[in-house]
Amino acid sequence: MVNTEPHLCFRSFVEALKADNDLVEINDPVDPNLEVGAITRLVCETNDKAPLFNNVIGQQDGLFRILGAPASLRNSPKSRYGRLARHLALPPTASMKEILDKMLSASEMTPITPQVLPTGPCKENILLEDQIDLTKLPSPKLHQHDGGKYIQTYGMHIVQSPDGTWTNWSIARAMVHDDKHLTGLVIEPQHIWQIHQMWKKEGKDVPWALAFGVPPAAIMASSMPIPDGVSEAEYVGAMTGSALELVKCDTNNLYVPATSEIVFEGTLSISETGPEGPFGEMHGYVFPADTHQWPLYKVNRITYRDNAIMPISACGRLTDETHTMIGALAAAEIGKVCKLAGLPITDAFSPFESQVTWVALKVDTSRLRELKTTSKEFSKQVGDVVFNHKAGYTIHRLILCGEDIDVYEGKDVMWAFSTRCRPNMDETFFEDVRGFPLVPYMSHGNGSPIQGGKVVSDALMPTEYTTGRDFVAADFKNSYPVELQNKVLENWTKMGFRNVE
Ligand code: 4VP
Repeated sequence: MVNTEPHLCFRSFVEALKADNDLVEINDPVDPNLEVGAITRLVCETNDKAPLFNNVIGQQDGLFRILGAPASLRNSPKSRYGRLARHLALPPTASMKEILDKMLSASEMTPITPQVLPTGPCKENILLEDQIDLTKLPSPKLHQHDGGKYIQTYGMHIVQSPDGTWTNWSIARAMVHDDKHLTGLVIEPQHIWQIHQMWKKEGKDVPWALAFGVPPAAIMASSMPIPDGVSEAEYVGAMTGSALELVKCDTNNLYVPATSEIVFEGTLSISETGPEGPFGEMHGYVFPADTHQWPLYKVNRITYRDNAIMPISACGRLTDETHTMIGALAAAEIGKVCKLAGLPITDAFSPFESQVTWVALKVDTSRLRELKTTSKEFSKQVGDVVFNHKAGYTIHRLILCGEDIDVYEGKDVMWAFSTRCRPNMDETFFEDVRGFPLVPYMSHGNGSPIQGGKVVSDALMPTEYTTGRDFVAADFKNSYPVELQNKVLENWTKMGFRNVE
């Protein structure tokens, strides 16, 4: 008997969304060529319910239905992060802080080794090598300028270091190359790149599996830049308090979650490449001429559940999984790295309004004052820590904020940045650090696509370094006595105003 709690079993997760009234089941035929993408994209841009495409044109022998927007936002402010919360067995009203604290909790726990089962639902159906034709699957073309059918946007790559001590689970995009191959980004400094390098040194292709529709808690960890050498399976075990249930691949010695919807088994080549891209990406752009060579993945076997569901992310402009997961989880890890370096940082979040290129850091200014430091010195120290760490790879601006700023609220961060950080004087630039080439101003702007272009913007006021805050916000919460605020709130709807959510 496998564990079927929603955070540990994708099929139950879909049922949980349905029970939450957060699912639209579409039973009419929908074309994987752009139509699935168009519907999912509009869902993301309007925070609508997750679409479950039960009747994908071209589906055959149970391959496959599609779930879009698996970790995008809900419309109601109270349960905005409900879909993410359901990935982690948290109540749907969980705050972003609660979600990120849950994701970080495992970093201080003893890892829990997965449990190997003899078999599981992912083995219900099988395609042998000569039965596999990836070009015949109803893989979605997600944006009209994409260079291929991006079958892999929300699946979990599984690779292991040659010595077997580190099994890495991660998400990295991949498209169909031909009947037996995918091609996709294997980009420095990501862990899949690091392990690819290790196998290259050995002169052997990388044994590989790609599992789609994995336990939601596992896909969250796969999106988080946890430390080098830490196996996500054990991290997720610790986080959820239970050993993850895995089954062995048929054709190699890797293990996949027993309840996975679909599993590809094969190898990641150390020598063969194929043209990959362009792809409508997380920053909200596609550059139609952007095709590059990336390694080929060879698929030797496919196993899958009955009536399998393929999850997809139709990423682009706000708000989708590349923001709620890549941005938010990098911020959480950056916050942890700052704390471990002894910096007085209490919270970290990547404002969606920055298209997740910024991270706002909340500074404990009492501790800051004890340090008797200066803006320049502190900014340099924070930038050195974050921008020289893998967790800071995707982030190009850090904004230092005081305690009055809720870093999980983009509006607050924008207010602090716009009014407290004087351009140039309060900014410290970093050119000698790794840059994130996916940001349009990096790969398609001026300067090196892979180095520099980073800044610490200090939105702390000078008094926050010395005597403490000498200003008060001119807003409802801070400009009126509490008794008056309560009186106004009590009479609010009676006076004829709308409910304040
Ligand atoms: C977090 C890195 C990252 C790399 C490639 C990509 O397509 C999205 C994110």
